[in-house]
Amino acid sequence: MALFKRKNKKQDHPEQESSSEQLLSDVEELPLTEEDHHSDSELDSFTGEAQSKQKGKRGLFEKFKQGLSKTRNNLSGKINELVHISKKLDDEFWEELEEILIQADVGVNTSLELVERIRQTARKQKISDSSAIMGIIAEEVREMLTHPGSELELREDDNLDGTPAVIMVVGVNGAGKTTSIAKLAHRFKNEHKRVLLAAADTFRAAAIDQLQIWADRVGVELVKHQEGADPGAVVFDALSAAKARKADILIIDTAGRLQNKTNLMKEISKIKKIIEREMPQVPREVLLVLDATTGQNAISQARVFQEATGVSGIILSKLDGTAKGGIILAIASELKIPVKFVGIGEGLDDIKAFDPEVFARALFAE
Ligand SMILES: Nc1nc2c(ncn2[C@@H]2O[C@H](COP(=O)(O)OP(=O)(O)O)[C@@H](O)[C@H]2O)c(=O)[nH]1
Ligand SMILES: [Mg+2]
Repeated sequence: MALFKRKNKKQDHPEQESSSEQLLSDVEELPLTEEDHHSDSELDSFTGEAQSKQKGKRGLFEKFKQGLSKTRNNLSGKINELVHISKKLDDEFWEELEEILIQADVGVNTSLELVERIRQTARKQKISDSSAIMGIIAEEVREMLTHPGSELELREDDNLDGTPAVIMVVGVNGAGKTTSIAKLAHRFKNEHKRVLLAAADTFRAAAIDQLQIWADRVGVELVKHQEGADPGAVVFDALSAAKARKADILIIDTAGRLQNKTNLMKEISKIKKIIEREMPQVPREVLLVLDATTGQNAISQARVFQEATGVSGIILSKLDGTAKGGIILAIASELKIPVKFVGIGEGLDDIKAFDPEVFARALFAE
């Protein structure tokens, strides 16, 4: 799936297989050619995207199903048991269902809302037998998770050219920021985008080293300073480098010290100001990484970051590591911030653009 819609940009980089250093130093020597001006539909057939869409969706489904197996076993397993025991959709059934949802971290309010929706739909469809309920649950979950604007909003204006899109990644320590950045860089690189990373988490040397290791592994360039350097200075340099090297996407890693909200706010708003000053019109995203295994705590973290920095989307990491992936429903209904990506493993391929339909089926379908 093409996440970025850009016009008049190189979409096809024959040099993409070469090393990152070579890739970036080659960039300036490559003039735009006729081939750089494909329309979207031309590109679709060019990449064979249309034909492979169906196959891609199937693969995505299997991947989600595997990544979500703990939550799936927990939720579907328990609901199946309940169906087996209850047969009828009586009050007791609805109460038990609510309990199962709450235990899977769907959150009390969201569980109540979801059960009410399922109940209404069952009534409308005149279903009284519990065995038909799984399909309704899947459908209501899909609906609850469907947010407008869950795709990345980084679209380039027609009159802009040569300005990279900027993604700032925020979240508490250990949430999975650095790993998610590596996965995103890998993903965009596979989409033939030129990616540049910035190590603006300067708090610990280890954080910079970790990002460097990932950058080398993925084959993208990293802009970094010494431990303890001003994160604003790193971002300033990274923006200049992104411009000079004509990067398509700059991804900024940030420190996640939530203990002190004022400092966090200061640091992140300073970074935002620098981006606004240096590149006033570029498409921007602030992606908040939430660790799915932290349960309801993720909701309060999101509120703090939302207030401090403004958040345009969520990356929900470590969904593979929890049986309580129901947290995604609480996030969708309580925060009104779209989940844009989910992390379902530690490997570079283990980040997926969030797809509510695939997600709901992966949790509840046979
Ligand atoms: N199982 C699993 N582990 C993850 C995922 N994302 C991150 N991690 C692990 O979480 C730990 C912390 O990640 P890191 O990126 O360093 O977090 P940061 O402090 O926010 O930068 C690492 O051990 C990662 O391998 C995921 O989607 N699934
Ligand atoms: Mg980190």
